[in-house]
Amino acid sequence: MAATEPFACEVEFQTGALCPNQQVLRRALRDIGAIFADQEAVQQILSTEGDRLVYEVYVADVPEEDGHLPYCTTVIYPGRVGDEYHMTKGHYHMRRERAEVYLGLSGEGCLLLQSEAGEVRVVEMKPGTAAYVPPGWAHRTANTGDVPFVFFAVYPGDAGHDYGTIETTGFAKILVAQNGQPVLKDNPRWRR
Ligand code: PAN
Ligand code: ZN
Repeated sequence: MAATEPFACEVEFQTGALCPNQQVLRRALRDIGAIFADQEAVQQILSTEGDRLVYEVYVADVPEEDGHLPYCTTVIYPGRVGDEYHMTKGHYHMRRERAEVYLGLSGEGCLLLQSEAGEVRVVEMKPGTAAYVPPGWAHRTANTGDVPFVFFAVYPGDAGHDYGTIETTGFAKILVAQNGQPVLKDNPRWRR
C-alpha cells in the first residue's frame, strides 16, 4: 500500500518494530565493518564470534518523493567494536538543503553531526528527545547504553541519501567508551 490514502501503523517503542511492517533493512558487521576506526577489532570479532547485527531500520511504506514525509525507526543494538560504540553508517542528504527530525523512543545514544566544513556536533538522545538535523549536516547515531537504542525519524521525500561521501571521508570524530562514558575523539582515519 503506497501512502496515497491516509493510514497509520503502530510503533513498538522498545523494539522499534512498525506494525504492520513493510520493509526491514538489516546492517551486520560483515557488511558495514569499514565504518569503524579499529579494523583489527572488526577482524577479531568476525573471526572469533562471527558476524553480528549492528542495527536495523523499519521503513514505513511512504514514497520517497517530493511532498511526502517518509518515516522509519532505527534500532541500534548495544555493543562496541574496539572502544567505539555500535553506530549507523551515516550520510548526508543528497539534497543538502533537506533537514530531518529524530525522536528518541527507548534506550540512549548520541546523534553525531558533521557539516561539510568539518564541524562536528553531538546531541545526546534518550526517550522523548526530539533532535533536529539541520540542512547540510551529515548525521549518524550511536548506541551509548546497554540496551537497544530506538528512535523514530521523518524526513522530506525528496531528500535522497548520499552514503558515498561519508564512506570516503568518515567523520572527523569518533565516539568511544572511556571508563564507561562516551568520549569524542579525533578519528585517526578521517580524510578531509
Ligand atoms: C535515518 C537513517 C537510519 C539508518 O532514518 O537512515 O537511522 O542510518 P543510515 O541510513 O546512515 O544507515 C535517516 O537519517 N534517514 O534520512
Ligand atoms: Zn537522514
